[in-house]
Amino acid sequence: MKKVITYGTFDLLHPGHVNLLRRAKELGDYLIVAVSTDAFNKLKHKESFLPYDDRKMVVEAIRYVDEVIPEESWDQKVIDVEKLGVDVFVIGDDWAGEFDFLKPHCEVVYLTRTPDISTTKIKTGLGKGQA
Ligand code: C2G
Repeated sequence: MKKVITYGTFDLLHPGHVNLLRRAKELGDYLIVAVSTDAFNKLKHKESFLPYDDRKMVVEAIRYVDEVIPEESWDQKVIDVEKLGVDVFVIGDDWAGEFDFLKPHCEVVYLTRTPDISTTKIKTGLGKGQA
């Protein structure tokens, strides 16, 4: 069984997230998603609208996702890959190169980001009363 892992906040789930998760699953048979905890979001200088438990529940409901674990630190990726027997690490290419240190442990794939959609854009649009 080919195991794939990806990491992210996944706040206010949108097509960019789903496109990433669909393509991640296409790279293997089992997809693990490490969802950033609220505490880790602070380390990423990110404030999510939804708390971790809600973001976890939403990601778990996606047909492409087989398992959700918490992302609590920048240092857990190598441990996760080894402990969980992961074959492929995948993430959007806004992170291109950032996780090449994982290459001795697993395949590293950067997928193109979906253009013109982001949680920030959604929040801003809602703020302006856009539909
Ligand atoms: N994404 C995408 N297209 C978008 C928006 C997001 O492909 N329009 C991808 C990102 O590249 C990432 C995933 O969806 O692979 C989750 O995005 P975020 O929730 O913004 O995650 P991020 O804050 O980038 O966290 O340790 C890694 C970090 O936790 C990644």
